[in-house]
Amino acid sequence: MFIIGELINGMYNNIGKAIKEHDKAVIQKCAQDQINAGADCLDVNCGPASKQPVSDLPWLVEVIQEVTDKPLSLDSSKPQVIEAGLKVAKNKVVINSVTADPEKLAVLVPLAKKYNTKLIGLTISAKGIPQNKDQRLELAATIVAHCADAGFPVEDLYLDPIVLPVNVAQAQMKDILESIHEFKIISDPSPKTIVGLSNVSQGTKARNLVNRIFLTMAIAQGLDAAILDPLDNDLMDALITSELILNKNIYCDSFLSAYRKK
Ligand code: THG
Repeated sequence: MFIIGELINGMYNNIGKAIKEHDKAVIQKCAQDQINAGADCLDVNCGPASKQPVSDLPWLVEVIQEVTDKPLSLDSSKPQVIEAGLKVAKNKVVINSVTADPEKLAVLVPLAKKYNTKLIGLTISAKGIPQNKDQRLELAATIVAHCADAGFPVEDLYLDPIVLPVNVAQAQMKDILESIHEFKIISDPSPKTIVGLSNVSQGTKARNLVNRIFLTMAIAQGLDAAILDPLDNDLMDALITSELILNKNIYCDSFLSAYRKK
């Protein structure tokens, strides 16, 4: 599993404040804590309160690169913000994200090629969030076809079914989970799959439990990557154990600590 730490996001009060005050230490500690807990990559999102994301995102990228060379997931709905981040990125990059919107695909797929990045494709279009599995698959196919035509390697594309909170979209959870499996059989070579995990528990009272169970079920559908809170130890234990059950790592009595030492 490719684990992307979600905590460098201006949506969190401490990070939002650190971005505003250009407090490097808070950002760098958050980066290091997530990597020590097992993150392979760090999501970098200025959050909704940032007034100048075109300068805030590159600032975050430079500050994080002072303490790690792990890949960075540049998270913005605005292509010009992502491009500003790409210009200063020395580490590997995941572009988070493109949608099935032709205007977005036309800008972001060439950027992903030019900068040799991975690319997250959200199954959403200008018409909004899909309401069922067929709509998700249709949007996924649009994104895959565009990447293939543009010469972007489909193996570097991560399709995201868009996880919705279970308290508002309970009837969609099964379709979201099954989409993960079906995305993988759209083309050969297969695209990869990803979720933004914490969306599922927003507004619920048992957030960690809801996240943990959803992740386990998504892994059973073949999930390749997740944006999540790596500081949630029980969540990481569930992730490691799910992959053990799927025979992705070798059993030993101390499999949790053995995996963490890797
Ligand atoms: N897909 C992709 N990228 C994404 C998402 C996705 N990026 C953003 C988001 N979704 C994933 N990251 C988060 C980060 C935090 C939370 C949820 C998803 C979260 N935050 C608390 C809340 O809203 O309740 C904030 C709590 C606080 O303020 O302290 O839940 O789906 N590709």
